[in-house]
Amino acid sequence: MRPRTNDARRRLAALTSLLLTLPAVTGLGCGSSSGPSSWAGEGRIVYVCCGGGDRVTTVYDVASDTSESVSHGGSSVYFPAWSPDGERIAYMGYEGAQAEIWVMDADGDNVRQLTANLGQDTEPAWHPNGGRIAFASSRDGGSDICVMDADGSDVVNLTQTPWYERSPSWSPDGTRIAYESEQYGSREIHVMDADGSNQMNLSEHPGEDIDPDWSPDGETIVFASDRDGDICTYLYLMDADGRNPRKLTSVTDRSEFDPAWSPDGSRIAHTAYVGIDERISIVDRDGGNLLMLPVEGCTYQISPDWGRSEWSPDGWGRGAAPAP
Ligand SMILES: [Ca+2]
Ligand SMILES: [Ca+2]
Ligand SMILES: [Ca+2]
Repeated sequence: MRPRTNDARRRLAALTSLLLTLPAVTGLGCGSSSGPSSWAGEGRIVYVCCGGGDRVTTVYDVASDTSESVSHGGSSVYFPAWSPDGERIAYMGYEGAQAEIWVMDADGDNVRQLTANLGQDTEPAWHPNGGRIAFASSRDGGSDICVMDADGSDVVNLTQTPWYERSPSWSPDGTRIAYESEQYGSREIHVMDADGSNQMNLSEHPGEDIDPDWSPDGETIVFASDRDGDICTYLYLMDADGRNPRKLTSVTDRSEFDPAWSPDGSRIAHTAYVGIDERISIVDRDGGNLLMLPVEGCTYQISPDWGRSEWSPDGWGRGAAPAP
């Protein structure tokens, strides 16, 4: 039996949106937008491509407009996340019925299992220095935010609470973690210090606020919310202290989840529920230039994470340098 992952939740939410949309005139519900399939840009977007019953980790190089499948074997890849140096990808995969955190090289080789326990371990997020990985885990009951060394050792539960916490995202200086919490009923974007102290509710809204991602300059957090009150979920920005929440896009015919900043902070990749399936989409941080990735044979595409291009002796090809 599968855990109640964000992925499952999103697909359920998306399906609910679709069912609610069906009686509507085409184009009025969640899902009819489209856009150009290529553009100039920076870095690499890793996402899960689902097709033919398999889930395959796919890396899309933005500048060259080319994609490559990197998973070896297995059909249970969820939540891929770039290491800060772009050399590895952490992800959630199944070991029997148990969700575990795994890591592989960026080309799909050298697969290693980092967690092994009866709890569901999911949603890995690398510390900016690459030495630690935060993740959501049910190993102590419920769902908490844990951190471990990048080799799977030294696991610490930061939020051993009776309510759910999920979706960790590090601040770019590595001192804090934004995450999703159900402490106050509706889901909220919370933040805490890296040792679990000073937990604070940033979003404070009766709507469902989910999927935080911290901007590379540390000043802004993007998240998804249904606070508009219609049937769709949209992306919002807020200052890193929770002030000044504002809707990112003005599009009204799609649901948006899973935001991930580009390395230079200029754009945001996300999963968009359009038509009858999810597609990876990109939007400028001011809400402009909404685009979609090529379909690449995927029945649906989910869980984008945007990393830098490959390192060379001349330095990083595109995007910012890794955090110290
Ligand atoms: Ca586990
Ligand atoms: Ca908890
Ligand atoms: Ca809320």
